[in-house]
Amino acid sequence: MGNLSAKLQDIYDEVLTRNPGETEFHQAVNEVLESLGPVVAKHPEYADSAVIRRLCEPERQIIFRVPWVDDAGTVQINRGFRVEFNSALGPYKGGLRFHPSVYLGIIKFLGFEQIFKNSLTGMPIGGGKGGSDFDPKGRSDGEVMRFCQAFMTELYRHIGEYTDVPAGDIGVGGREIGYLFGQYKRITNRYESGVLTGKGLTWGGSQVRTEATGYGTVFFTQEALRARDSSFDGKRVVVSGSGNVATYAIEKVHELGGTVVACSDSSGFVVDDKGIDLELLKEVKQVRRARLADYVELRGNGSSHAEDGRLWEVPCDIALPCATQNELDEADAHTLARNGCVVVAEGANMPCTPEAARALTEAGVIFAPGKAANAGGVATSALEMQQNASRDSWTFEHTEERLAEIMRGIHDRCLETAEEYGSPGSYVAGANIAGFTRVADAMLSLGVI
Ligand code: NDP
Ligand code: 2IT
Repeated sequence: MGNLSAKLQDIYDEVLTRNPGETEFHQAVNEVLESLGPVVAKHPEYADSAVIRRLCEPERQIIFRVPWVDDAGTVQINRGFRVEFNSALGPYKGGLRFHPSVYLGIIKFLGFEQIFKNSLTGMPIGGGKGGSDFDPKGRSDGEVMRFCQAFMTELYRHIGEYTDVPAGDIGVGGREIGYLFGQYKRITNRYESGVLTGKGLTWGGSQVRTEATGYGTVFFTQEALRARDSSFDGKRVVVSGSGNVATYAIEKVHELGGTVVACSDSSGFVVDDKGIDLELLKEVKQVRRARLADYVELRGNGSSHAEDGRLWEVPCDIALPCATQNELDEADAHTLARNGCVVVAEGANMPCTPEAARALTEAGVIFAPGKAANAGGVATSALEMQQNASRDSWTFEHTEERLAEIMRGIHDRCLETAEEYGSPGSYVAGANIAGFTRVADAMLSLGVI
């Protein structure tokens, strides 16, 4: 971990002591604190009212039992979480993750990141995150439905359009949001559209929300390239993952003239020099819910699948990690730089280790952190809330233009803030500081609560 001033080091030490074993949460806090030195030097009022220490302590943490019955009639027990981290700017907002690796430390890292990301969008949303250690892999549709119903049977009492508004994340997409919304509606007897985002288009969802995170990451990258008189045209791109974020990142890269030559899932990666066939990828991953290896079998054009080895060794101009945390390490960063990669933009949350982020920056690779580059998903969720509140629904074109405008705004705010605080060109400093100051100023206004 990098150097912190004495004051910030004390705060970090307190976080370590109060949250033992939560390594991803420690990492996320450290990454923000590393940027705040110049901010506390310029604004003693933040230290005086303990804004940073308050930010590191969630407002509320809910942990609950989720009992459900599988297809064989066996009772299964999972653990559910919702961490309501900060509501200074609006209702808690952030996704739900269903993955066997989920524990409190993962949900807290994601909730903490979400505070600054949401603040950076400029929209009225606080930060929160939730999920479960439930593993949807290999589960039938009926099992997923019963799990979602059991999960919402506890969660419903904690959420609401003015309180806390969950959405999707890893393992939670349109199908799961449907089952969750159905159970919320049944229990409360209210058609409260604004309680969840990522809904289907016929029952309160927004155009572009499905595509928004991947599209937004590519829009952000396009701005970074444009600022350097470059574009996606003719570029080789590697995208990790093949889920929601990865799929629509690939779609937008292709629309902008780049070629995505590789993508991955948790059991390996595919290299396809002619460009990933997106319709086939959607058929394999979204329709069949199958493994990526099937893509190669069905494609039959000389593409290949590897179970071992590193995706980041596939030479590229642009890398978009869109799978999960800490999936790109220092050695990968050196490989990318050596192979001539010019931009790494995080579609996932915290996919680059701190050592990787540092190595990329030192090698002169443009590095866009997730808080900025993947904020298009939650920003479009806020647009969904806006449409629900006004009982309106916008066209695809209008919503996509709003998303593009929001991503341009985030990009420019990062650069202006980085310049103002003495780190010109650093998207990391810009995103952390701009995200922090907006939420910190709101907290000062609201008093010690
Ligand atoms: P999905 O569940 O749709 O897809 C996740 C993809 O990543 C899958 O291809 C999955 O492989 C792979 N993956 C997940 N966990 C691991 C792991 N431990 N090791 C290797 N591969 C893994 O999730 P999303 O696309 O929604 O989310 C991807 C990332 O983007 C996450 O970091 C999420 O927090 C972040 N994000 C998501 C947003 C959204 O709107 N959905 C918004 C902003 C950020 P497999 O298919 O084998 O499981
Ligand atoms: O990490 C994220 O920003 C998300 N999973 C989306 C959150 C949301 O509320 O849309």
